[in-house]
Amino acid sequence: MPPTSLTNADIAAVLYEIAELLEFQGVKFKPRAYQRAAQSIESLGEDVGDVYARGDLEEIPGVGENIAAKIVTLIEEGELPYLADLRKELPAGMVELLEIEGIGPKKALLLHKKLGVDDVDDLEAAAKAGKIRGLAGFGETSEENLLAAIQVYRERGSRFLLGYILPDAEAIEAALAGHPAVIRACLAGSIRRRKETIGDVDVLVATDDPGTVSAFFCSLPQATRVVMTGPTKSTIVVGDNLHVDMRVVTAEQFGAALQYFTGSKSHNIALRQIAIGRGWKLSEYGLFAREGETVIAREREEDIYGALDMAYIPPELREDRGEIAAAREGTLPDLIGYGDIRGGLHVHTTWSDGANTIREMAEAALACGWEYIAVCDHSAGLPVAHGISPGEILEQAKEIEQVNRDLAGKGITVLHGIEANIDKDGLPDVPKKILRDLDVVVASVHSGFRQTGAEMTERLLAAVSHDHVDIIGHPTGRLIQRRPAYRFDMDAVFSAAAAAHVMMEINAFPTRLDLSDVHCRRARDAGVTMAIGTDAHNRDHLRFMALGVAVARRGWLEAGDVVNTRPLKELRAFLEK
Ligand code: DGT
Ligand code: CA
Ligand code: CA
Ligand code: ZN
Repeated sequence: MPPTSLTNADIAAVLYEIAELLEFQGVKFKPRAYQRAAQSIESLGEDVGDVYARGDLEEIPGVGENIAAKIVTLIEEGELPYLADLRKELPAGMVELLEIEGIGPKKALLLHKKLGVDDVDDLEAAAKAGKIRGLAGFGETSEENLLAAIQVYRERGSRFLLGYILPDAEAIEAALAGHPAVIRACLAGSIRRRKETIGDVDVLVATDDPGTVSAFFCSLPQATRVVMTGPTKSTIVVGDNLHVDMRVVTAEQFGAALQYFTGSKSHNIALRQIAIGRGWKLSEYGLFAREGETVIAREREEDIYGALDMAYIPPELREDRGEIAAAREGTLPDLIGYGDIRGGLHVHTTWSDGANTIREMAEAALACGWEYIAVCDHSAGLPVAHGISPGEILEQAKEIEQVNRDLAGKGITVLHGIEANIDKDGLPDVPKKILRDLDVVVASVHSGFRQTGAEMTERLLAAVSHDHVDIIGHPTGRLIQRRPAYRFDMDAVFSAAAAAHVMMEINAFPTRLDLSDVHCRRARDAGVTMAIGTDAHNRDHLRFMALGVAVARRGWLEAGDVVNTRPLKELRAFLEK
């Protein structure tokens, strides 16, 4: 492994940006050279990291001594001072503009010259005023895309991705729970609700000895810094900038405090209104009669919901999206559980851009307690991901048979699938006669994101109606805090999918979580069955399944709504449709 694990696409993106910045400065010839190098790296049949390791970078077409040196720096240092310098030469504010998806130096310069756009606020105003559609290279659709991209940009930085911080948060919760002076410890706030992004981590502790517990918390190995510490609240920083708030309460008050600090704020406000309607008060100290100190409930969360005549509401549902009414009526869903998963339907291996072999992935799945995994490597249309050709798919089938023979009797079955690319007309880029013999076909959009909403809808409808497609992979294409979803008529695609028994994926990769919670619920209401895929690119990534289940729970799904809660036999029957 090279010192950093940049993908070919990452490296190509850097080279493209250099080309654009040089072009922006009016430099001749060099921009073309960087573009050519970027193009050949994009379509290279192997990892640039491997070529680097062999010392053969200059053998890549279009890569000369100068560009090779840049790539070496990038791989070894993870960043490129040359690029940072080029960015600095742009007018102030322009660098910020380049952070917006869809804006390169050329467009930034045009916006600057024609509309006086100097920063993101200017850009937003111009887009809202409809001034951009008249510029060459921008259409009316771009204004909507730009506004969506600006929103994504603004959300970036201040919040953390659930999947990246959950392991630390759970380790802190477990360390606290294991301390002898701690009576109870539990995560609270958005992380307990498993929201896709987290502002800060909240954890609640019950103890009779706050001093000892606070000192222990501040000395946790994860703490890089202590922000403040006191008898009822301490805050530490984990890593660069993640704040973890610990609140200390007594055991008798724990349920009320946990309910309060789990939120969401709007859920709490709605709950408090109901308490007030009954002549009670609800706070982090408990549920009380309005006059005097009479306690109605406080020790356990269940007591509070129970006293308000409603079913216990799981944390993932506490977003004030109808859960309170459903809890009062007794119509809450029987949510899918974290232990209900019997297999994973979307894993990559060394056959494409994964880091582990089929056998290693199968053994890791076995360790998760699963009955099956579907190997779904990329198809040939995606050269950046080392996609596999029809011939290689047939070779791979033999290896899968061999692994299944080797592991026979262990309780794990490897299914043979593919993650095919949906071409611009909605067709998978793998011949039908190959697809026909595969167990699972995931079809995903990996290119051509800039189609109009109508075109994208047609494309997805075509994919859904294809004979051999079983699952639409990461159906909206969004990358959290990076790239907005492509636009399409979601309801039309969902109802077509329901009718055709084609599933929508909940891609559990931390940067994707696609479908999202809200979209899951919409899909389920349309009658769609979901498939949770980890999109694992190595064996450790199988842990992402818990993130997918969290999304499903936040989307009100029951076990029956998710295909990979089924035993292998039922799964096969479902895939036969
Ligand atoms: P985050 O940290 O932005 O991802 O979101 P939360 O939900 O963790 O929010 P945070 O950390 O500010 O506060 C934790 C919980 O405390 C929140 O979910 C609900 C409760 N809370 C905070 N402020 C208020 C408030 O003003 N009223 C009510 N009812 N609850 C609050
Ligand atoms: Ca929080
Ligand atoms: Ca907090
Ligand atoms: Zn994909």
